[in-house]
Amino acid sequence: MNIITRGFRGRRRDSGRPLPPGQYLTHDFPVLSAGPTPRIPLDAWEFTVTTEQGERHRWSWTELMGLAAESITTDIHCVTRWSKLDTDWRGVSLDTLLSNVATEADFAMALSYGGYTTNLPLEDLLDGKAWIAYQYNGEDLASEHGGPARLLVPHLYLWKSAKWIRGIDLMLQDSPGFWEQLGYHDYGDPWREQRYQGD
Ligand SMILES: Nc1nc2c(c(=O)[nH]1)N[C@H]1C(S)=C(S)[C@@H](COP(=O)(O)O)O[C@H]1N2
Ligand SMILES: [Mo]
Repeated sequence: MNIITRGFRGRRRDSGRPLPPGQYLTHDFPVLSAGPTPRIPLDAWEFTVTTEQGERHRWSWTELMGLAAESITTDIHCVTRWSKLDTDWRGVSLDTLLSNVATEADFAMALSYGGYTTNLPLEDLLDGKAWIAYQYNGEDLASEHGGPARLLVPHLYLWKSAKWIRGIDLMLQDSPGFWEQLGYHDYGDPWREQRYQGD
């Protein structure tokens, strides 16, 4: 039998929670962007999934807003060593967006407005592990944090959570994205401390 002892009322939920190795806790929300913040008017925004066959599935902003949304509370971990606990997001699960997409692909490339890219195994986007997030703390996602919408893949280092997401290319073969080409780890599991190639 498991006996779970809860902390006294009012205790910070994050105290004593283990962090991935080499990480420290932060309570603010640092901004890390490799370039300028792109501004995308909502009437021009679209999200496109392109299969390995070149088949395109597109959602306008209005269409995205019409899909079932989920609230997500999750810890996030940046490779520059900050972690932030219990962050609150709202967005659409990739399961929803990919449900009618026929593909044999095992890999995905997330593509951002502004040119940023990052690669992931397709399975890391499925089964409730990834979202197109458009709210943070109950408010529209700020543009410096990737608004109007960003990818959120919290079980991997945060560089995999592409800000200003504009689409996902499905690929039969893996291919490195922006940071991955510059020596960051192909997968980026914070619990295994996969920061750089070879970790
Ligand atoms: N398009 C885009 N997405 C990006 C980045 C970027 O430079 N451009 N930086 C990544 C990195 S390294 C991190 S740690 C997080 C930072 O998200 P934040 O600025 O909201 O904290 O976004 C990731 N997504
Ligand atoms: Mo990062």
